[in-house]
Amino acid sequence: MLNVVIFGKPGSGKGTQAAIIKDKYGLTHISTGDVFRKNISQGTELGNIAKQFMSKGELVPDKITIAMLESEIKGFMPCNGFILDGFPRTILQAESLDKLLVNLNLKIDLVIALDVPNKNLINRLLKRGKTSGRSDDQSKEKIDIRLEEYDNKTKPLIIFYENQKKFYSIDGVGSLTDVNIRLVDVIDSKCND
Ligand code: B4P
Repeated sequence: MLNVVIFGKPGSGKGTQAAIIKDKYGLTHISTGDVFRKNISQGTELGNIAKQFMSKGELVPDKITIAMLESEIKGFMPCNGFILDGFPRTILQAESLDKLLVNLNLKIDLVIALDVPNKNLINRLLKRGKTSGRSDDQSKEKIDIRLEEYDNKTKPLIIFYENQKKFYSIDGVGSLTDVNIRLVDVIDSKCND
């Protein structure tokens, strides 16, 4: 079983790359952003709460996000392994994930960050905003808030996972194929250790 976290700033390509590699390794892809967006489009109670935070570029509160992730993981068991995209995004989420996985006799094997400069991220997200209809992609101000949320709440996870000796970073700039090759190289080299 292989459990991988795809990590990075907003717009770094986590969802894009996770969707490509899930088939290669037969993994179950869980994107917390996608689950929230599905709930928003269905008008569920969870969606209505998530919308208040996502539309401002803020993270959804930990309690709600952790409960949702737990139910997603349990709902997909048994499986070959997970690719987690957009989770964890805070230290509390990472600690809760470790506890959940221990209870299920599982663990995170690798955390791979896609490293992309802010200038590229802002361009990518504003470009996507023209067609996605996503409220959080609509202005530079909102994207700046998302980048601040990353610096304040998500960046500390780098040290958290470095301490666990699970953290790897790759260059996230280049074609989808180029980034994918770098990602697969890390996964294959670690799987064959
Ligand atoms: P997410 O849905 O996770 O999305 P993201 O950070 O915006 O983007 P991602 O890195 O997946 O980039 P993508 O592949 O789409 O989060 C949205 C919001 O949900 C958060 O702000 C938060 O409010 C909430 N949320 C989610 N998880 C949460 C959690 N755990 N806790 C609390 N709140 C949570 O790529 C972006 C664009 O770049 C696309 O248009 C893509 O086509 C393009 N692109 C990708 N790779 C490229 C490349 N190599 N070159 C050029 N363009 C590229």
